[in-house]
Amino acid sequence: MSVDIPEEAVVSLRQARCVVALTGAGVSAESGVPTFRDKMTGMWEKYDPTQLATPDAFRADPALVTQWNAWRRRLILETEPNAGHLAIATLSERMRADGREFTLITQNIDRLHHRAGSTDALEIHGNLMEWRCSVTGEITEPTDEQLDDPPIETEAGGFLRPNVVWFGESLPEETIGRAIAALEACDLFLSIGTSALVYPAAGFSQLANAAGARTIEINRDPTPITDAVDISVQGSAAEILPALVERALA
Ligand code: BJW
Repeated sequence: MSVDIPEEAVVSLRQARCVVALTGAGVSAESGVPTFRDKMTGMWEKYDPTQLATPDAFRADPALVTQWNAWRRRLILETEPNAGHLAIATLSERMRADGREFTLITQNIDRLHHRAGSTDALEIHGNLMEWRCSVTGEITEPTDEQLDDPPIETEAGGFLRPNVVWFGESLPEETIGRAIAALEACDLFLSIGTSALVYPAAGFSQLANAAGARTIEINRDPTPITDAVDISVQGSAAEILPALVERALA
């Protein structure tokens, strides 16, 4: 199937010396990972995911939040990276081989970028494969069996919680520092498959633009940044990214 990519986007990517790509849940949608703000299906349809991603929700009902995250973790482990994840890994590898810079910042907690080969993705919202003690912060990778019996008490008297960033929590300091340094240095910024509603990531396009970068958005639907970016490409990330990367690297 041929995908309609503006020539301006291809030329911008071909000429860029220093690219930052920010990804969100839309990049993993075609792998079968539910996005955050689309309606949930099945046994979780009566819950609003944004209401479960808070420290208050965990304090109020650690078993429910653990069960929801254990369900998502299991679902994610059954998925595979899609053509969009693979195209980003190829772009990164080829740009670096040419002596150009590429930084991947992801809000996704599913580790599909890692599995596609982008092992140095900056995971600003953490990841769901690691869990940590709510008292000591010690990180562990729990087994399916451990997660079957929530909530999971730790030896320190706390609970095991996912190593992700909930609303109102700080982002990992070193990771966000590296992300901001890359944004301030880039000459092309790509916002891919994110609703651009959650800060600080929602402000990255503006930050890159203020630093002099061109900005491109790839999304199935319009978002709050669509009118502000230089180029908006509407459609599926899993179709657009491979076509864009292939043409830019040709
Ligand atoms: C496709 C597609 C396809 C579908 N192809 N596209 C400044 C201003 C206002 C508020 C704040 C602010 N600074 C901080 C805040 C508060 C808060 C915030 O932003 N609130 C907003 C809701 C207003 N931010 C925080 O609390 C952050 N902490 C922080 O800043 O600390 C300091 C501080 C605290 C408090 C006050 C001030 C300062 C932490 C944010 C943590 C977000 N955590 C979550 C959960 C992670 C763990 C988990 O998963 O359980 O992260 S929330 C959730 O949203 C998740 C996602 O990473 C994040 C973004 O979602 P994303 O990826 O954009 O997904 P969707 O579903 O929203 O969108 C999918 C998109 O894909 C859509 O656009 C589709 O169209 C598209 N799409 N299929 C292409 N095939």
